[in-house]
Amino acid sequence: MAGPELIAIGSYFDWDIAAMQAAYTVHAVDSPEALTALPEARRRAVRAIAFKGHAPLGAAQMDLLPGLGMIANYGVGFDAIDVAAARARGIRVSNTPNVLNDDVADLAVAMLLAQSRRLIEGSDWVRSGAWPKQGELPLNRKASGRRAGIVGLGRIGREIADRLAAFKMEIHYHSRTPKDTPAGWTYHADPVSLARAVDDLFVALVGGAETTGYVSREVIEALGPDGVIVNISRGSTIDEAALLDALESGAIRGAGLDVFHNEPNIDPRFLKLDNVVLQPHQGSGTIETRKAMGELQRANLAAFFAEEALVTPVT
Ligand code: 8YV
Repeated sequence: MAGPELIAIGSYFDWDIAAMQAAYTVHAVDSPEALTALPEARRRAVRAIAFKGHAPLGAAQMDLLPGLGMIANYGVGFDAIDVAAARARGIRVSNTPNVLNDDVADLAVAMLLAQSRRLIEGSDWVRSGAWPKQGELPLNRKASGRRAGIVGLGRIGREIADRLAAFKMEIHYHSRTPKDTPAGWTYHADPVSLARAVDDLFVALVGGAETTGYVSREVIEALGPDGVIVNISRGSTIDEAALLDALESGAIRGAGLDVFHNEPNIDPRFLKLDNVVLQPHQGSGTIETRKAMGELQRANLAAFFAEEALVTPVT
């Protein structure tokens, strides 16, 4: 290994580690807390972090690395990084937007279809031998042609909406300000009015303090008993206790969830529900996209070390 000192935090694929090792002297650690165990001389030599995962990376960890100038996040969401603390220390931060939009939007639609058409139960029906014994799968629900609401019409929200429009769904959305959209899409200035107007609600907000609990009990209840909630953003964006109450009581019909509070140790109440499609935070989890995310992370690192403009800067 040669080249500038880099700490790789998180669990990387071999192809990422090999590519990082080709350019840097890499020290791999599992989590931000593990930085304390590195020898002081090594900590002092480090100029950049390649960061992956969702464990908090804050001021205390940054202060362990006095030469740190850059945190390159693997992921579009950077809510685990204390960006204000980084900014205060002159540390640059980058993320990996856009390359994952298609996959995350695909999973959002897949979860709606799986929930409505009961794909998981249908598969079990075949595998368990229930089909020849019990006949047809109990009827499920139509997905096309319903009214869809997108909370957060950013890059991923827009990709979800474009897909749902092809499913003949009426598109409504809520974001801070109205966006330039195709004719016929309806803007709602608040999330409760959005939830009241639609059948299915897709949460595509950025994570972080500003959006914690944004999909509140009131929003969930406004969706009503035929409503389905799909969340591909962060568990924190939804009042999870309210969501569980609504799923248990039938205040909404169902949900498709890729993200949760306290991942991966999710609330066991979810496991008892048969109206929820549960996924292990795998929105961007294809070989193609994860390779692209690694490449973009490294392109940002290379720009930092070359003293050029970052490719996809956060700060
Ligand atoms: C994760 C994500 O980065 O991009 C994001 O914001 O949540 C994911 O793509 C991925 O799970 C690696 O931690």
